[in-house]
Order: sequence, then structure tokens, then C-alpha cells
Amino acid sequence: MLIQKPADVHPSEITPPDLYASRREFLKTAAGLGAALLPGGRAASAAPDDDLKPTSCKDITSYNNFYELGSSKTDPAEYAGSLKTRPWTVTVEGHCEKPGQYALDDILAPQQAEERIYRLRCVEAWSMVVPWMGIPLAKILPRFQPTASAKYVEFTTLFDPAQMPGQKTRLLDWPYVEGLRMDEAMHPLTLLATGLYGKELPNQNGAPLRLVVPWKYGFKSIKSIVKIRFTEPQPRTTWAISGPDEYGFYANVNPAVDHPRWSQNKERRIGDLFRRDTLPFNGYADQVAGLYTGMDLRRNF
Ligand SMILES: Nc1nc2c(c(=O)[nH]1)N[C@H]1C(S)=C(S)[C@@H](COP(=O)(O)O)O[C@H]1N2
Ligand SMILES: [Mo]
Repeated sequence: MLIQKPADVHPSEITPPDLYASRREFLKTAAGLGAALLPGGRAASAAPDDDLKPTSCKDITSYNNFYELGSSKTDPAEYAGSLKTRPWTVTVEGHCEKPGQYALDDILAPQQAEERIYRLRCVEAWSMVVPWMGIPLAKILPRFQPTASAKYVEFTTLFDPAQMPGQKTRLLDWPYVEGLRMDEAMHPLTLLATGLYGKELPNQNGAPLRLVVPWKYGFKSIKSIVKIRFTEPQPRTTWAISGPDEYGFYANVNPAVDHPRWSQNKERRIGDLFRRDTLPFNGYADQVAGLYTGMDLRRNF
């Protein structure tokens, strides 16, 4: 992944007043969620007050990583129009009792999308706070009745070079594939996002359906998903294929483990001037560290 110059960052725009009110709601939701998940109701972390202040909608939708739509941060917004997100079908395969082709509405129904404010931390050491709309994956996967052999779940992005010009290049090994261990996929923080800032997901952010795993580097949050496959072996994921020493399967945000070419100790929040400390598990340690008890997270990076 290329590191971008500060000049590529758009100045933050002022939040319109109608969004300001819903922002307060988002904050309440996020705070409530965190508290609900903590044993003994402890405070989440010593993070600064503005730590979950949403990044401007303009920055979230114009500073993107979506290599299928080009490798610069502004390409995805520019080429988003060629992607057709309706009708949309998701194929469910592998170790489950209910494989098949599901229409998008069928995958989502009867669940109602909820608002969740999550930090997004890119391995390139920038970050954002996104008010997502989405449905916890844990409310969707059980419908397919995964069997005992389903140890992992693999996700695949649409492959269609006519709609996704980046796929005419060899930039990555297309289609983009990501995966989670079953317990990570079923964790209550893991979201299938369908929108942001209270609106339908813009194409550049991964419409119509993208994964959001807030304690992992952004590349785990795969966009425009067309396939969900339950597997026994650990899936081979796109960035791990492209650079096995740089992008591991686990990809947990870990300030103690440097990327081979730069430190992961600090990050620049898009819209901020100064860098801030990166938090272990991107600030979600209280909720997710238990998933990795007994694992060496320097080896399983
Ligand atoms: N299919 C697909 N999904 C993807 C990517 C990609 O290139 N292709 N980039 C990933 C990376 S590296 C990041 S940081 C996030 C960026 O999400 P955003 O553009 O919504 O901020 O998307 C992730 N999901
Ligand atoms: Mo990223």
C-alpha cells in the first residue's frame, strides 16, 4: 500500500446541523454498546474525549482504499459510478446446511440496520471515525447453519473488470478475498455495513455490503461482498498473498508490532494536524483481547 502525501487529504468540512443531532445519538449508541460489553461495567479506555468524533462525511467518502477502483485515495470516488450494486446476489458456500444464492434483501431481512460509530485504522497509519449503518454478522451467519467443520469464514469481492477498472491491472490477485476465524466473525462488534451517516453506503465505501471489523487494520474490512464461504482451513487472503511479511491473516491493530517499512505506533486521524498514539486493538481491547488469549500476537500478526 502506498503512503499518501498530506496534500491528498481534503480539509474537513463543517458538519451540517441535522447531522450534528444524529451524531449525538451515534455517540450515545457507541458508548452504550461499549459499556454493555465490558465485564463489571468498567470504562472502555483512557482515550481522549474527541476520540469517537466522526470524521466528516466528505472525507469518509472521498479518501478511500478500494483498489478495484484504482490505487490512489481519490480514485474510488471518481470511478464509483461504474459499479452497479442492484440487483445484487450473495453466494453462500462451504461447510453449512443452507448454501445457496441469496438476493441482497434476503441476506439482510428481517434485520434492521443499526448505527455504530467505529474507528477505522489503515495499516498505512491514518485513521477515521465512521458512523456506520449495519447489521452484526452474528445475526446473519447462523441462518446459513454453519457446521462443526466451519472454522473460518471467507469473503470475496465482486470480480467484474468492466465495472471495476482496477481489475484490469495486476495490482492485486483478484478477486479480493478476506477472512475471519469463526469466533471473530460472530463477535458482537463485527458488522456487515450497509450505510454510513444514516444514508445508503456509497459505492466507494463498498456498496452494497461490506465488512467492518473495528479492531483490525482496514484491509480486513472487505468491500462489495458477493460470496461468503465457510471453510475448515484458514483462508488465503489477498494482502497476505501480496505481501506475506507485511500483512498477516490476523491483522489486529497492534502498535507494538511495526510494519516492516514503518512504525504502527502512531496514526494521523484524517482531518487532524497532529498524530496520536495508536491504541491496542484500535481501542477495542476490553471487548476483543479475550479472543486471542494464549496466542503470540507478534507471530500471528
Ligand atoms: N474489495 C476491497 N475491499 C477493501 C479494500 C480494497 O482495496 N478492495 N481496501 C481495504 C483497505 S486497505 C481499507 S483501509 C479499507 C478502507 O475503507 P474506506 O475506503 O471505506 O475508508 O477498505 C478495505 N477493503
Ligand atoms: Mo488500509
